[in-house]
This record gives sequence, structure tokens and C-alpha cells, in this order.
Amino acid sequence: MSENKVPEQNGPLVELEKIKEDSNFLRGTIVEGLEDPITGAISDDDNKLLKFHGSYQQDDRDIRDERRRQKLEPAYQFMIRVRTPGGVTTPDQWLTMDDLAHKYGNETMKLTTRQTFQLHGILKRNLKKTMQGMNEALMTTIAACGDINRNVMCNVNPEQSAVHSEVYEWSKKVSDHLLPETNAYHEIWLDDEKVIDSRGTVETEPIYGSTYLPRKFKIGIAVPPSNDIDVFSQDLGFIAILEDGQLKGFNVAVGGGMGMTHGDTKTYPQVSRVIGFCTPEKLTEVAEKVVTIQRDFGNRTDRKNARFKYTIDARGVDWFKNELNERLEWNLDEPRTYHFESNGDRYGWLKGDDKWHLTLFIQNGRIKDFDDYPLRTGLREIARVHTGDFRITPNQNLIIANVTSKNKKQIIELVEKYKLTEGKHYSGLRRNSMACVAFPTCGLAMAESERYLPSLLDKIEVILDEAGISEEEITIRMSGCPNGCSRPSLAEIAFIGKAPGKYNMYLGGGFNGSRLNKLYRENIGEEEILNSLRPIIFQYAKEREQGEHFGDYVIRAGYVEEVLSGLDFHTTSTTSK
Ligand code: SRM
Ligand code: SF4
Repeated sequence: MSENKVPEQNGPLVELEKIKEDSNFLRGTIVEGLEDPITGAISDDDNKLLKFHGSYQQDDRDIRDERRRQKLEPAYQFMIRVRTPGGVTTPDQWLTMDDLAHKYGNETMKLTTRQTFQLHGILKRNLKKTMQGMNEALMTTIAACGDINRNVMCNVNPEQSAVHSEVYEWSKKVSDHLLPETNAYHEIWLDDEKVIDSRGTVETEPIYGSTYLPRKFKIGIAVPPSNDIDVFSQDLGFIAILEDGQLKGFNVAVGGGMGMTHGDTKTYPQVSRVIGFCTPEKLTEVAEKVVTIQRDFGNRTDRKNARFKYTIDARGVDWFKNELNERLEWNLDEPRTYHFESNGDRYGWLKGDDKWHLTLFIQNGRIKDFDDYPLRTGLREIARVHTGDFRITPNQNLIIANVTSKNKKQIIELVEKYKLTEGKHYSGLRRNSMACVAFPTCGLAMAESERYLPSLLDKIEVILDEAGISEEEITIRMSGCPNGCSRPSLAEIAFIGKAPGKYNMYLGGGFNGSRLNKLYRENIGEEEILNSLRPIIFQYAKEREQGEHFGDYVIRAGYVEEVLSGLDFHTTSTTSK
């Protein structure tokens, strides 16, 4: 029996709805706030609007207490997130980001779980200059955050270049089609002329309306057998269907999402459900109609229940299909068969149709120069000579893509010089690991994530070594809070932060990203994590069947129950060991 309750959809509108409505299509008083020299911050309302422009106000949490003691305002700074559909960027864009990280940021770049870049540590006075620098390199940050469609993800697919290009073009079309129409971004950051007359706005938002969506909205396109984009975690996922190597269309999956709140069973991670199939030329139309259904029916009275997954779960998948078919004025076809193998990345060199692609392991997506591992410098040097493109993977890794045979030797020399393939020595667990940012920049972090997972992995790797399975591919993900930015609920082993040094531990996600995991131990620290994992790892090494993945094994062995729907995520397990 499910303990989840279908959310209430009535009551007063949340405050943000009014802020959006009154913002004059996302302008608010951001310009005035940026010019105020008294503080390093902007107002709370503008802060909410700023997200639609791709930036968040943050403060350095490592020094928050010290600043308070010294009666100083928090060390305010901004994070900027770029919009790069499918994670594809040019070498020039890479060099621009690297340069901006140096001039205005904290000397690092973060490759995100949605295939884009983030810069951290930008002071208010440098925000506009940074945005302009990105724009000069033909990058935008519009709608990278906020209650709107975000960066559209797309399978990185180094194996089949032709199919990748085709699907990538579709992801860009969907992304462009769902961009907001407001000129606010250009006015505020790029000094474009105002398009407002003296009586008010002359703008409209044909898809979104003046209050945009009730909550963020995420779209991704997978190309089986790779589920690298975690299609079942997306609000709207498309699964490319290929026949004889040709793209025939897309299965449509709706209502996935990872976020939840500890202790609130009305919130839960959910996997999307496949409801039909459409041909490629119908893709943007389907995406638009799905978005408008969420716009019209999503919960605007409670942000914790406003994601699309709750809209669908509250009304049912059949209701949704009917509503969509009605809006389309034609019916989706029956879904086609597909098969996913994994949601991870393949490392090393691969030959595509006619070019080479090198996938590098980037621990938790952080690009910086480490002691003995000059990652950032090495990638900068590669970007200077590379004639292809870069692809940021959904697992926070990087592909140096479309390397010509002529260029390959030079890239190999640079990779070796800067020790960029150290990753080939990592365990199967680390190769399949991800951690969200968390401290010190994320304002919502309850526990460390990116800064802690590497050292926890060192200790788990000792156990794996002893058990003789250090090459076994096992997915492990950590998030510093239950918002789930590393998509932890789909990992075979997951840790979700509860408090400093304390995590909930989940087991049993599907290796191919199609099944949620389940709570195994609550609020535990490192010692208990290792003590809990040790016997399971040894037993798995001994008892696993041929090809049996860790996540499947822990269910078969009775450690946790299988979770096929988010509605059962919180049910208390009676069979777990
Ligand atoms: Fe996220 C909020 C970082 C992918 C679910 N996420 C945040 C904020 C902006 C914190 C905040 O609101 O103040 C984090 C900024 C930290 C920092 O210092 O940079 C943040 N999220 C990230 C990134 C950078 C994590 C990473 O290490 O890569 C990812 C950026 C993706 C991008 O490029 O767009 C990131 N966030 C995700 C994902 C994964 C995905 O989309 O595939 C999820 C789970 C999927 C989903 O949305 O259901 C995710 N982030 C959230 C949520 C919870 C949403 C919910 O439904 O409850 C929040 C909080 C919120 O929205 O209220 C959040
Ligand atoms: Fe921050 Fe939580 Fe997202 Fe981690 S999961 S980046 S702690 S919001």
C-alpha cells in the first residue's frame, strides 16, 4: 500500500506567482539591484527572477559563520549556468569559459549533470561582464534556471556520429522552440533597446504566459541502448527509435523527477512513463503541448508539489494522454520497443563514423588544476589545437569529440603530458560515480557531496578490492540534500545528505536508469556506511549470477524491495535485511 498522498491543488497562489506576474516579463528591478554599490546582493524578489536569466545569488558557506561573527554581510557571489543543448560546445567557447573562470570566477568550471557549464564565485559587479563575455562566444544563459524549460539534454553518442548529429539537431530545435520570448535578457545583460512603451509591455509569451510555468521543467533525448541522459528522470523524455540505423521517431515519456523533501511523503522521486510515439517532425509540437498542459494544470499553490510528475500522478496517465491528444488534435502512436543497457559513459577512444572521440573521466565534473593533475591547463591546451567539438556528458564527464585522424596524435600527446587519462585506473564504481555541488556554494546543501564522495570512494574501493570486484561497474551517486541534483534515486548505491556528515543510504536502483532505489539505512555517518556496505559487497561478489548487476542483486537478496513507481518510494519495507 502506498503511503504517498495525491497533493492538494487548491489554496492561495504561492508568492512567486505574483512576483513573476508583476515582473514585466522577468525584468523586475534587476538592473537597479546590479547598480546598488552598498551591498553585494540583490533583492529577494529579483533573486528569484535572476534564475530565469541563468544565475543564482549564493554566498560562500565556508566563511558564513566567520562573516557573521565579524558583523559583515555574507560573502555574496553569483553562480552562472550556461545553456548548451546536448552539452556540445566549440573549442573557442571552452576557452572563453576558462578565461571567464579566471577573470571573474573562482578559477574552476563545473560540468553539470545536465550537460552544461557553471561558473561559481562571480561578484555582483562582474556579473554583467561575465554574461557579455559568454554572449560574445555565442553562448547564452537564458532559461538555464527558473520556472521554465531548462537545458535540453541529448545522448552524447560517440559511436554513431550521423545519428548523434540528427538527434542533437532535434534537441536544439526543442530547446529553441521553448525559449522565452521576453527581451528582458537582452536589455539587462546585453544593453539592447527596451521594447516597452510608456503604457507598459508590448511583449507576450505565447507558450508560457506572463507567469511562466509553476516550476522548473526538464527535457532530454536518449538514444538506446545508452540511457546516459537518464530519460526516466526527465519531466519529458524522448527515446529515439532507430531502424536499420535510421531515425524513425521518438517514444514519449512523461512525469519523471528526482526532488523530494526529507520526512514529507507527499514528495518523492518518480520515473517517467512511456505513453506513445511520434515522428521526428512532430517533436517540437509534442513538447510544446506537454509544456502547456503543465502550465495550465500544474500546482501553483504549493511549490513542493508543483513539478509535472505531481500533475500527472494527481490526475493519472490516462487523463494526461487524452489531454495531450486533444491538444495535438491527433493521437500519439503506440510506443515502439527499445532496450537500454546503462546510464553511464564509455571511456577512452572510440571511432565514430569517420572521426575519433575521447571520453575523459572528470571527477564530479569539476575542472580545475589539482596538485599533480593539471586538468584545467591540459584541457585549455587541447582546446587551443582541437578542430572538433567538446561534449559535456550527463555524468559530468567530457568528450573531446570529432577528432580527425590527423589531429589525433597531437591530442594524445597533450592528454599524456597533462595526465588526463588517470581515470583509466579508477575502479568500476568510481567510473560510474556522480556528486552534486553542495558545499560551499549551494545554499540548500545539508551535507558535503562533491568534496566528500572522492574520499568515501577511496574507502569503498578498498572493500571492492578485497572482494575482488574493483572492475565491476556499479553506479553510485551522492547529493548533499534531497533535491537530488546528481539523480541519486536512480543509482544502485546512493547517499542523500541529511546533516553534516550524515546521509540516508539507498540501494537497488537499476543499472540502466530505469528503476528507483529504496532507503536502506537512515542518517548514518562514514563508519556505518562502510560497515553496512562491506557484507553486501562480499556477498554480492560471492553470490551474483552471471551478468547480475549490484542493484538487481540487492533486491534478489532481500536487502531492499524493488521500487517500480515513485508512489511506492516511501513505503516501509518489511523484507529488507
Ligand atoms: Fe539542481 C536546485 C545544482 C541538476 C534538482 N540545483 C539547485 C541549486 C540551484 C540550489 C538552489 O536552488 O539554490 C544548485 C546550485 C548549486 C551550486 O552551487 O552550483 C543546483 N542541479 C545543480 C547542478 C549544478 C548539480 C551538479 O553538480 O551538476 C545541476 C545543474 C544542471 C543544469 O545544468 O541545469 C543540477 N538539479 C539537477 C537535477 C538533475 C537533472 O536535472 O538531470 C535535479 C533532479 C531532477 C529533477 O529536477 O527532478 C535537480 N536542483 C534540483 C532541485 C529539486 C527540484 C524538485 O523537484 O524538488 C532543486 C531545488 C528546487 O528546485 O527548489 C535544485
Ligand atoms: Fe545543492 Fe541539494 Fe542540489 Fe546538491 S542536491 S546541489 S546540495 S540543491
